[in-house]
Amino acid sequence: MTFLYKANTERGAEWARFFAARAPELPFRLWPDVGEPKDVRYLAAWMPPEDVGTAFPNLELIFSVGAGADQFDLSKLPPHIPLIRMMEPGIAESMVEYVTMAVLALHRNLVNYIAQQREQTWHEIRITPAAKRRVGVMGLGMLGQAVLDRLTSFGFPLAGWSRSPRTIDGVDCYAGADALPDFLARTDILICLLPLTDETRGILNQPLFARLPRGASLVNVGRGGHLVEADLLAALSQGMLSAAVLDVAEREPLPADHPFWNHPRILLTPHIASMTSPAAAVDYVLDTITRHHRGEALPGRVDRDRGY
Ligand code: NDP
Ligand code: OXD
Repeated sequence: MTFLYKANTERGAEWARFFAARAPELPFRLWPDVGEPKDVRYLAAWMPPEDVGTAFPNLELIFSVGAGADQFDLSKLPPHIPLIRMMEPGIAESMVEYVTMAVLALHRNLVNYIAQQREQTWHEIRITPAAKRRVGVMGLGMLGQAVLDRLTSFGFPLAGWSRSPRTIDGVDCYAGADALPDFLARTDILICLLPLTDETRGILNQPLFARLPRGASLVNVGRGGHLVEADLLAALSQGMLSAAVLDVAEREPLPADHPFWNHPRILLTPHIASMTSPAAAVDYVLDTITRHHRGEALPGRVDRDRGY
């Protein structure tokens, strides 16, 4: 019975050390050293092997090493094997830091000040009070809720949008496609924390930007596939949007000739808003394996019908 890891090898070596200390009875292998395929019971991966459905006949659980699991083609995974996404608590903590940083940067005009510094321009922009800067979060799951919880302390009017109705203290909650226009109309800084599914692919597009107040800004920390990149460039050049903070891109790493690299109104980071911590991840997967053997419900199990 083995646990197979297929993701960042440097972090995999750390997983190996924590496995050896915390579950010495469970052999841990780093891809491509799979050993005997029939012995592989658990797989943790960022990008799963092509033939995951057939290569390991005794596979019991598949883990995504990220909080999102959209990189797995659900149609290729045997339906009886649970797919579990990563929910170690550090992911939410670092996402909260990143989004807070992005919202404050946009709120306090940092994109303008970076450009002014480059041009050696000393020019004050009047401060907009937080009470007049409306922040909206798309996706009210583990991460969207954690972000809203922290943003409360700054005094921004807060709203959130989800698929099913939610109630969150201090947050105006909107649900479903019919409520999206009203949510957008009241949002000056829009944060995308949706999972990437058939329904949400390309959702950050020209018609959506047109529903935001003119000059609104965007933070995309979901997936590159949420954003229609050409529509963002057009919206920025038309002044429909004033700035964007992007942690994810349709192609990662971003190609060398991509217009985002040097765009004066885009702040770009290389998919680092959150990083799964090996120590906490190992605790999480071992706890899930224990629950699985007890026949208990598995937190983080991806619902195959919803796609997240
Ligand atoms: P959750 O599954 O906990 O929450 C997803 C939320 O999105 C839920 O509120 C859900 O609605 C809502 N949602 C899903 N589909 C729709 C839809 N069609 N319309 C409206 N709302 C929808 O996810 P997490 O909060 O844990 O993570 C969100 C995403 O963040 C991940 O899938 C991943 O893509 C991204 N991520 C990015 C990272 C980075 O470093 N940049 C790191 C970690 C995650 P409902 O409440 O009704 O279910
Ligand atoms: C992700 C992650 O899903 O890094 O992007 O956890």
